[in-house]
Amino acid sequence: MSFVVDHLIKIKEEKGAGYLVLIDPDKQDLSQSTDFAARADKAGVDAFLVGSSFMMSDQLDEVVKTIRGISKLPTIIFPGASSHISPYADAILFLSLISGRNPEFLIGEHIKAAPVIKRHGIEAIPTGYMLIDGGCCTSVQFISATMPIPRDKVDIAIAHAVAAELLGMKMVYLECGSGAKRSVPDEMIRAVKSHIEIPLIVGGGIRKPEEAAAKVKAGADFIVTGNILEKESELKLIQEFSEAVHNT
Ligand code: 1GP
Repeated sequence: MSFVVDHLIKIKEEKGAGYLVLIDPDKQDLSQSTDFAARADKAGVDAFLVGSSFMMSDQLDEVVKTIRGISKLPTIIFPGASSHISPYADAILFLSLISGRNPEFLIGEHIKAAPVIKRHGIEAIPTGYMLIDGGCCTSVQFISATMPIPRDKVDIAIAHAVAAELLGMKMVYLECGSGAKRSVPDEMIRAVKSHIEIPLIVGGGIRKPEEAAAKVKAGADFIVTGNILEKESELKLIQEFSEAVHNT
């Protein structure tokens, strides 16, 4: 069962690249999520990621249900921990933090989540999640207690991504962390992409549509933005991001 992965791959083939927006239930309440989802749907976004490092709000189910009530686009959980599961989601990124050496985030959280995911019949998308230095200590770095891959260590990034592919993962996610000062270097994206066949997601610290376009040009198959669109004043950028990702 891989409806969502197949759908994402189709988007990549048809549009050249896909644009995913992150909704963090800790930062966007239900009414903000409602407005945001409607706007994203209209702007031509390809899927919703829903997740948070903490999930203090206890609103995961409600946010997922709200999005699904508004949009037919896939709603995918982007979990920070094994408890971040919603039976209402279409899929979950089954992330293994392969850039780190913390067993909890390599396999520990997974064995806690797996029976629940299976019971609810949620599509799991095995994803090699790689933290790249974004110029500051982000929540994912702090919470996972892992060291990010240095920005200039392209060979290390390639080796990790290839290992993810050989391990049978369906996607690789190059992540600088939400709110990172700097996004994943284009050079690293280019190098990693030239060594793998599986789709490449890039996110963390992307603040401008032209920055997103440059990452697509470098080889990103999917671009994720979160923070930048949480500000009401910047929400208008969603259309520009969508066009930049799709028209590069
Ligand atoms: C974080 O890649 C996502 O996991 C999005 O990052 O919030 O910095 O856009 P931003």
